[in-house]
Amino acid sequence: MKFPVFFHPLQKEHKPLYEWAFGKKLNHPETTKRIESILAALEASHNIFEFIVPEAISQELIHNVHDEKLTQLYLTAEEQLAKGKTFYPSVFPRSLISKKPSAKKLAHAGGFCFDSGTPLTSVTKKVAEWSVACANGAALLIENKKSPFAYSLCRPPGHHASHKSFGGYCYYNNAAIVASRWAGKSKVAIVDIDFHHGNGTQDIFYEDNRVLFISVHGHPLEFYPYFSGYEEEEGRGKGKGFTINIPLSEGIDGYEYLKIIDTLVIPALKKFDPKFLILSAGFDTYKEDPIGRFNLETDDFPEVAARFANLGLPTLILQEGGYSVEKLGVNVRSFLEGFKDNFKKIK
Ligand code: OKP
Ligand code: ZN
Repeated sequence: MKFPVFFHPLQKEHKPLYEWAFGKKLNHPETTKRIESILAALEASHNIFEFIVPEAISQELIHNVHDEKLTQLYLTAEEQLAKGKTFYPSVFPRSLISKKPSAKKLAHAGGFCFDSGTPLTSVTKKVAEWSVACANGAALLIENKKSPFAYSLCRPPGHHASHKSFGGYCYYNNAAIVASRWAGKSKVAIVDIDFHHGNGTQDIFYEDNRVLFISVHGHPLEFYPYFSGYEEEEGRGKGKGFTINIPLSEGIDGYEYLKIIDTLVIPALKKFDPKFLILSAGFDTYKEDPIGRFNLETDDFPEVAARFANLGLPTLILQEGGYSVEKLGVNVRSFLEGFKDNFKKIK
């Protein structure tokens, strides 16, 4: 059986041009070159990978997780922004007595957003929906037992998007939308191995004991998203103990990283004993990544993947970050091949 890969060509229409960071206008790292790199690497191994175009999803699926106002705002952007025009929110309300933002006013977008790197355009709604559709298509294949695992080439990524806010290049939380549906029936674990803490996913399941969320990331004292991902965040109410944050200092290499996976992540997963596994797979942990600051090499990715494959769980692998456009495709392919080679059967 080939490795199913979900991708929709309309995801290529998403073209954030720049981001504002530290008072500077920077070229946006989340470019279409990223998917081109991944597609080229996987297409070169078309004997191993099978490409599948997902079907459209319902709005209802999104609104299991996200506030309808978020969708309404994306619709406002679709209706009000000329083709190619971007809107960057620049006022972010903090006061508890502030007026509720209107999802019909672009100038209010800051009320639904937490950073200045995530523009709205006339295609935001459409591309974010196709990204969710990829995740959902892959999830359906897995739950219908057509394949024990699948990879979804999600773009835009999702793990920073929360119930009613977007940011961190993310608009809808692809992982959370699948997890929330699966959690209705079975226990689900999400492991976030992107360099950045998955604050959106954490928020969404913070009080939920049906979804275990584990994130391994660059320490938020130093790295985006700065305001979450600390070790003491461990869930609330009945969700207490079902969020695990493992912040790491910069520069760690594959050997140290794998030790963390082996001694902390895998034992926690085994203890929780989920029926489904979702990997929020970012590749900005790579040593040459322009944003991430870990030191993983290409050969480390199949090793990381093997640890998860050995669990023998139905597994959905979702693309999150990874910005070394030169090596991103090869790193993704190495990870997926490592996963496939080590997956025996569902336990
Ligand atoms: C998205 B994902 C760096 C500014 C940081 C935000 C980073 C979002 C990462 N020049 N901008 O988790 O890969
Ligand atoms: Zn990242």
